[in-house]
Amino acid sequence: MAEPRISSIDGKLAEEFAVPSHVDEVKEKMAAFARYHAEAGRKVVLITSGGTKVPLESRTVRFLDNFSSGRRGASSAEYFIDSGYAVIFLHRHRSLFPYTRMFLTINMLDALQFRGGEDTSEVVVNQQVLPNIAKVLKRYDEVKDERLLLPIEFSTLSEYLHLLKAAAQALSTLGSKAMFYLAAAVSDFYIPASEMPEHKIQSSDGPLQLSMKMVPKILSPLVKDWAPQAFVISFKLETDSAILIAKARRALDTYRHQAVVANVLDSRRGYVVVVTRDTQAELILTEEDVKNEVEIEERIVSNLTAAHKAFITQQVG
Ligand code: 9Z3
Repeated sequence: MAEPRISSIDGKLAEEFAVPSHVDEVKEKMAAFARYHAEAGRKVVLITSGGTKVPLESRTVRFLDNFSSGRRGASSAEYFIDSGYAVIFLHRHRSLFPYTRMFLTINMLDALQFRGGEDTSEVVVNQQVLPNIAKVLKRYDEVKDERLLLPIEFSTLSEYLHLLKAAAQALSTLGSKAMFYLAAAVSDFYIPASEMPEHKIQSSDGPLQLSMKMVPKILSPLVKDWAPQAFVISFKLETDSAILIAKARRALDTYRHQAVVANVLDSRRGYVVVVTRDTQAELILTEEDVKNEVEIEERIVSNLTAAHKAFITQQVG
């Protein structure tokens, strides 16, 4: 019975979501990254981060987007690396990025000083504007030297879906040592390529009515077929806290993966619940934590890396 379901999602992906031209090249890059770190005895986490763009026209003028800044994914990437993981960072183009995320709101020209002399000139960093730059730069360089971070970009929903599938297949050789941390805010709705107008929708045609289809639930083939031995974490976002835990439990029952990180839009920086089949852990930042600039991602990553360790031990026997 499994066969038709697999081919129906694979078929849908191929037919209704434009395949990015570089998908095979990216898949090989991810597979090489996985091999390199597997040989070094390292675990690899695939983090998805940021929101997806859903085009309304094939020569796209307008698209549907969402609120996600990519902060959850970018800061988590740093904590995973600090915990000994190598990270594939599948992120929305121009969303927050590990390490540079701290400096995003700073005007680069205010952070630099020009010093001109008679026949020499140099540009130096104003450390008052960038107080942590030396520490962050040092860490970033170490991460680069050790090849611990592989950034891959997406913009549209189609790119996200195809690249996630490629990542899952590329990491399947790692078995239980691969983790999927699916923090991206992925659209539930889309317009299939076959139903999309080619040209810009004209306002002279009157008010716009859209009919969108449901995006196929990619978690299902990911867990069952593409990376069946991996440790898989999905995120559940709600605006109504009353339904949050029930929705997280329903996702676990449906997809049978390892954990759901449940959060509410407005409180997501200070409160999440990590839900597994048998447990429910509330992670909360206190006022003291906030004063000390503790980030909730540090707690999430600490919880999940411990669970992943136990999972690997259990799988190995
Ligand atoms: C999340 O719930 C993430 O925690 C946030 C992080 C997107 C809220 P930011 O990027 O925010 O730091 O600004 N991600 C998953 C959201 C989502 O779309 N989940 C789907 C759902 O809730 C399941 S895949 O149905």
